[in-house]
Amino acid sequence: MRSRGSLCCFICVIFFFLVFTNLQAQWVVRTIDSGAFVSLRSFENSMCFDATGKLTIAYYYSTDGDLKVWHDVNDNLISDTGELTIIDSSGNVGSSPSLGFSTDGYAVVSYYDGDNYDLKLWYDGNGNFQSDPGEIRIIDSTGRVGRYSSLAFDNSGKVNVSYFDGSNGRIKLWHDTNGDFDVDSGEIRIIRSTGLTGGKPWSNELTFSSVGHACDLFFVMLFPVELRLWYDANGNFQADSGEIKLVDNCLYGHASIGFDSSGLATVSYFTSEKFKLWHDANGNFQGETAERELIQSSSSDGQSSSLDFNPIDNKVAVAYCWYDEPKIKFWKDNNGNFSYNSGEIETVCSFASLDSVSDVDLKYNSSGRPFVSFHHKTWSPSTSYLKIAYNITEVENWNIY
Ligand SMILES: [Ca+2]
Ligand SMILES: [Ca+2]
Ligand SMILES: [Ca+2]
Ligand SMILES: [Ca+2]
Repeated sequence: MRSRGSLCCFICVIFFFLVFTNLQAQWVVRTIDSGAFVSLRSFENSMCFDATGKLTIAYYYSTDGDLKVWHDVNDNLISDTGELTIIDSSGNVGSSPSLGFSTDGYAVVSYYDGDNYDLKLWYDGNGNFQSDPGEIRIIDSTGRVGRYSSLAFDNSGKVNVSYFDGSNGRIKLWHDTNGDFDVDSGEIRIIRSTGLTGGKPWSNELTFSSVGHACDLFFVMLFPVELRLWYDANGNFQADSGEIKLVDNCLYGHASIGFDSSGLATVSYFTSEKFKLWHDANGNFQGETAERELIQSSSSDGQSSSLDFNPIDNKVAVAYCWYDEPKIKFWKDNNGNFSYNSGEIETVCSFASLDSVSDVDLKYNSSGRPFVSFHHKTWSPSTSYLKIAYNITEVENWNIY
């Protein structure tokens, strides 16, 4: 009897521990790197999991003007000695980074060369997460090109990068047709050639639909600003007549796109009404009034957002900056209706009132745990931090880190 009582007591303790940890302090925040603050466009970052599920972040180390990579070699979600690597330090390089992994598991990063105004690419051809001779290529150097780069792999494993052409106010696409991770004649296409002017906070995100067609979400700088979507309906990697459609009018900040389990486009963005979501319910890639939902209407909610789908329950989630406090917040559409319901938004972390947060990236790992990377700037001392936050409870089982 006594041992059964002890067992019951033990089970109760475990039960209350699990309930308690589920209700309290769900997000763990860690500093990955830090350096003297340079500008608000600091520590722009792009996060991915490598082929073995290890967290990897490419980021603009603005303090020294370098492209750096953190690869969590020992998979402990802590930035350890030897895990931070400078990839490119040739002048002021590394802003607008976008990271992906090739089908053979090697890191590939597109980024901007701010001294020469070029689009560059690092392809880690020997898979050692170090920059070796011949691994860095200039992809486009025609005028001022390469800002706001976004990298994605198509169904055949070829790398694609969309980016801004500041000299001509255009969106361009590099499609690596022959798969050599270098630019060849005819591989660069113009996606949108009119109506764009530079100099404002920009947004550009490239992804592929569930049937493998390119999809690029970008701003057109008119009044009001247009959030537009190029969907390559015929799959030829060219922008043909009728393939670019309007999602909604919007304000500045980062908009983000993903596809639900039925293959329907879903976009988070910021407007004069604040944080909105578009879910393309009829699948025509055109924004319609009934498809747009206001998620939050308070203050600066949603101005810089990143969207992803939980691979376990297929529900959409958005991480975003809340500038006024400042905070990182997280909305998870728990009931799957693509609109906001009470209790669906939580605070990931909050900071001192004079600090700022920016450049949020959200990614779920394969077991349904959300990770967020972001830039945190402290006022005194004036320091930039690359940080991650991850939810220690939101998984389908109770494997607590
Ligand atoms: Ca580590
Ligand atoms: Ca290498
Ligand atoms: Ca090529
Ligand atoms: Ca096309």
